[in-house]
Amino acid sequence: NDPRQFVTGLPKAELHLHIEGSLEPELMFALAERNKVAIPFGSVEEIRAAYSFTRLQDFLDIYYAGADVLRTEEDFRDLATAYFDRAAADGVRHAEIFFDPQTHTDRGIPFQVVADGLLAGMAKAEARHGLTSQLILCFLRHLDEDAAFDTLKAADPWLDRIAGVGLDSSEVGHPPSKFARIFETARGMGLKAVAHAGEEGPPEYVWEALDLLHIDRLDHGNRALEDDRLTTRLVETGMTLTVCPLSNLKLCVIDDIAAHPVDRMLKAGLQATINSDDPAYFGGYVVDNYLAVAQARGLTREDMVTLARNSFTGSFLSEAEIARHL
Ligand code: ES4
Ligand code: ZN
Repeated sequence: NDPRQFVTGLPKAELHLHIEGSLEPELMFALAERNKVAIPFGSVEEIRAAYSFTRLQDFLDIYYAGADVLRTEEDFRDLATAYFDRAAADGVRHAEIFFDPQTHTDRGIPFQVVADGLLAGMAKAEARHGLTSQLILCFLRHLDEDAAFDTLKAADPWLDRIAGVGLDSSEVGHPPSKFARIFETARGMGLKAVAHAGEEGPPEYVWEALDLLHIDRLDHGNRALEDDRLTTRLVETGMTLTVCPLSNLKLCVIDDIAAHPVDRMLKAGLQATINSDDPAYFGGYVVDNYLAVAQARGLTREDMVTLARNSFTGSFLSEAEIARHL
């Protein structure tokens, strides 16, 4: 009758996870030493103490700085392996993970190093845990569309191993409309499309993600609830929302976990899922995220079963693969 045991035992997919955001302070410290990279922290404790944010940009500044310790294929493989081992222990059976190639290519790390390292970690997770995974290439929205096109070009040899494209980083001031052409190109190549929208940005950005980017899945989407017509559109189209409760709390998207809207989303008929976003920075993996909202919002076991089921129905797995998990 232990809630943690119950949630852990539910087969789950994780659909909103930035692999660079799974870099735990211990591994950051170890990679800094291994690669002789100077970091502005003297200890693991000092790193953790720096993780106090009042908005998305505070976090992003420290997240991009932390990623500087990632240099070699082995680093990316070790990063992915650490995440998958932890996710498997949480009962995650499938993960569709984001990576931010521009964060690395802009530092002179070749796309090949990033992609092959992550793919090696993914293969290892499937062999070790039976945990399957897919890659979603995210464009950094604070950079321009030309840079996104350069990234898609660099990814060309790997596109058979990339499920889709996403849009992340600083939301306000960088609306989805800025990326309409790159998303059209990517979708034309057979890639799925997702985008962060309505995390800090207004409902208008969610409309743009739907109407201009033609997304298959909405990342966050919290602020869609401010617009009834938009909520109806999301319900009627069966759009999956990848919701991240501890992220919302740490980035002050909500003032208190008790104010989290996940149960209102379910009651409205939205296909909400629970995810960890950047677990090394936000204080918990996927089970911690389920438990935080379950306790704060009084979710029933039926609600938790629904959330876990939504994670498979909202995934990019085939109907047959989804059926195998349910
Ligand atoms: C992110 Cl929480 C969040 N929002 C936007 N972009 C991101 N990149 C990594 N985590
Ligand atoms: Zn995110």
